[in-house]
Amino acid sequence: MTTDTYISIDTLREQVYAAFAKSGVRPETAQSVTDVIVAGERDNCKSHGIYRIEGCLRSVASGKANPTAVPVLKDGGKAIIEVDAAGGFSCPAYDTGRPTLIERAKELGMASLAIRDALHFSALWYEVEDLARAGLAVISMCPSYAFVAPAGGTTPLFGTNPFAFGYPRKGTHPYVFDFATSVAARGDMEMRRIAGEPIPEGWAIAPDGSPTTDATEGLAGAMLPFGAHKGSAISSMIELMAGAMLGEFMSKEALDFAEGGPLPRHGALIIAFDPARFAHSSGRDPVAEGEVLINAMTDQGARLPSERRYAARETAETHGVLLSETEIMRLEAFAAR
Ligand code: NDP
Ligand code: PYC
Repeated sequence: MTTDTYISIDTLREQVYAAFAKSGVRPETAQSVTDVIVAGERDNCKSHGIYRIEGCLRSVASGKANPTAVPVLKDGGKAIIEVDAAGGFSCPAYDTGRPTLIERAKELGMASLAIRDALHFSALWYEVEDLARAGLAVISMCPSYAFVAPAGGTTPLFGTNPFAFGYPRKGTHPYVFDFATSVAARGDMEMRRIAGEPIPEGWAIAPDGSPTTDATEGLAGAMLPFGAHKGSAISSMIELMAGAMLGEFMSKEALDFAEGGPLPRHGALIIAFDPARFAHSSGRDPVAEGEVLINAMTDQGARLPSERRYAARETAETHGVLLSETEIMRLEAFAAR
């Protein structure tokens, strides 16, 4: 029998940072990646928390991730801001572009951040929540590896392509949702396989196209888009907007390029809006109007997206993060290497 133990967020941060610092990445990269992974674990987003360390370190060790990559900001003073991640992780690229994106969205009413040539492993809520806290409405998306068949097909073409949205609120956490456009994130399927658990029906099909509840078969076959043709359409939009439009890899190209690397290399697109600038001529307060909608949702018992995550954060900030014995041993081993 294994015991679960609470460890403090600070201890978790130190161990994750040590694991990355020892891998040979720049201190700034180790910090950015640590911030994202610790936030994922703190918010009980297990598929994008410490589970991701192994794949990231493997990417560095195999040379798939450029450990010395310095993200380069390309800013012509207009609405499109670019950061070339230079084959490094997307997290430091986001940190590099963030200040300019916020400043420009407030100056022009809207601005976008195009991240180029990045290894991407993270949940998108981290960025949209951060920007919504800065007073912006935000959408964010990226392709991934081609693991998902389009609705009506059986061959992997789309990534699990996450889509996230954030909207500012006064005096409380921003309104944020963030989901894979596949029924489940790849990370959740992988965690089921590792735990020897079946996957629910409808998540994936086997290599021969038949429905499966076997995680290994589903991972080898094709994952399915959420909401049939509707999720499939959103996923195609993400391929077009954050792949084709940016001139970066779409999910099929990312998979073909990677030769089995644990993390896909591609672009990402974040578009930020200043609600005050849009609502200006109406004389209405867009954040107060947002509260009307959000309260009407909760008044009828609806649970808000991110509510579970924010509750997990509160628990973690009080008691620490609950980890299994295996997770603690793996974490200590990564930090000691
Ligand atoms: P979930 O289906 O777990 O959750 C999707 C969203 O819906 C969350 O905002 C969640 O909030 C909310 N939600 C869940 N249940 C309810 C409910 N009953 N009522 C209202 N809202 C609800 O997420 P996915 O498994 O689809 O994705 C997990 C993560 O994987 C995402 O963070 C995504 O960014 C990441 N991902 C990253 C990829 C990449 O390429 N980098 C690829 C694919 C996925 P809450 O969190 O509070 O439960
Ligand atoms: O969970 O689908 C996923 C995923 C892909 C890349 C990062 N996370």
